[in-house]
Amino acid sequence: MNTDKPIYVTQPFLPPLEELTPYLEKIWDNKILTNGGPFHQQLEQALCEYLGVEHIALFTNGTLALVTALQALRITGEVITTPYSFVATAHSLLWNGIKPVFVDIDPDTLNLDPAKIEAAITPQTTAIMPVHVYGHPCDVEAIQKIADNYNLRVIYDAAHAFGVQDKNGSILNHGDMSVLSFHATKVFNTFEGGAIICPDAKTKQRIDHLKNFGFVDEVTVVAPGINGKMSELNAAIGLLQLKHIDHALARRKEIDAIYREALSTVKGIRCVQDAGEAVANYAYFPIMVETGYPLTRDALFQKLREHNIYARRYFYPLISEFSMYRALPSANPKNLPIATEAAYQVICLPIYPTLTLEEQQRIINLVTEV
Ligand code: T4K
Repeated sequence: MNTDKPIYVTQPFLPPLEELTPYLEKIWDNKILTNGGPFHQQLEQALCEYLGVEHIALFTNGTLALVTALQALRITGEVITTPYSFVATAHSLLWNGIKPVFVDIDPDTLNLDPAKIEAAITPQTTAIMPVHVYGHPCDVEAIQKIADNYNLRVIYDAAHAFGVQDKNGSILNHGDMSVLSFHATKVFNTFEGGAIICPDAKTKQRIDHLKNFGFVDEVTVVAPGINGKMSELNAAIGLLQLKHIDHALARRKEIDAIYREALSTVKGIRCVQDAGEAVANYAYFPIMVETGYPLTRDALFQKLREHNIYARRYFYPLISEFSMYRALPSANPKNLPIATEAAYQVICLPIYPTLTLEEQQRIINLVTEV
């Protein structure tokens, strides 16, 4: 039996416990636990400033934020999306009675390939839902051009893209809306949480109504809204995390650089491209196990497990392979050759701020010594 300490694909960053006490005392004092309390308001403000966005609406989790974003834009019919993501992306469409149409990905970025979008547009298409996979920016300009030509909405699943910027600033300012996840496994976490970023105050107001049962005031309900509100406890954790986020991102950057240096010369291992001119968040460290490497992807995955290293095969299986999507014509693997290949090659190696140099070396040795 291997007795090495387990290393998971990620570990949430948690500030010193005593730093949480003042926040708890405030909640206990004023007895506002949820429904848009003071910490909720403070966190919205602080995140707008930190991320460089105009309007943000906090949610209990990223999935409900995706579901609500589609509601807020009144999306119906068919939506073009990627099969290479976490299931929540496509599930948010099914929850709205929308038909997902899967389009293949770009082999370098692993994001939705804009060159393949037009062929999938039908008279029923109303929107595109791309994902900034691993926090790597989509080709937002090409996507917007298609959306403008065909009068489509764009909702970015930006669950991985906290803090990511392109040459124009926050990546979250593209499209009609962007959705973040603040789940425990994310770069910035509120235990569970999420948010919608939108461009104007009127849209934010509609989102705020939708996440609060549709209530406008005590006696007025304007829509069949959901309960998607973030609690004061989660918002307090977010405010506390924000104080440490720059340090956490800097540590991730160091770990990313060490992996790239150590693995760049390993035959058959390809590190997925780095941020280029973008400001990255180093949310994941995906490698592709290609022919030329002595082990298959699954054999390497298994070997790491035997040494108590719990890397993950994000995103295998493809969303399109799950039973509720398989029968869709666009889910046919022949329509998705790049995504299908990527799903069988990828392993995400552990990356998180408290991963030590020794632990990282253990992982690197296992990948390189074959
Ligand atoms: N869109 C995209 C593109 C997404 O990736 C996600 C979520 C969403 C939308 C939806 O957002 P949320 O509704 O979740 O806010 C995880 C997360 O549950 C999920 O949030 C995330 N994407 C997905 C990529 O990964 P699992 O099944 O891999 O999580 P789990 O529990 O196996 O955790 C992975 C590792 O993290 C564990 O081995 C140990 C560590 N861990 C995990 C938790 C929960 C901890 O150390 N502490 C923890 O509390 O799905």
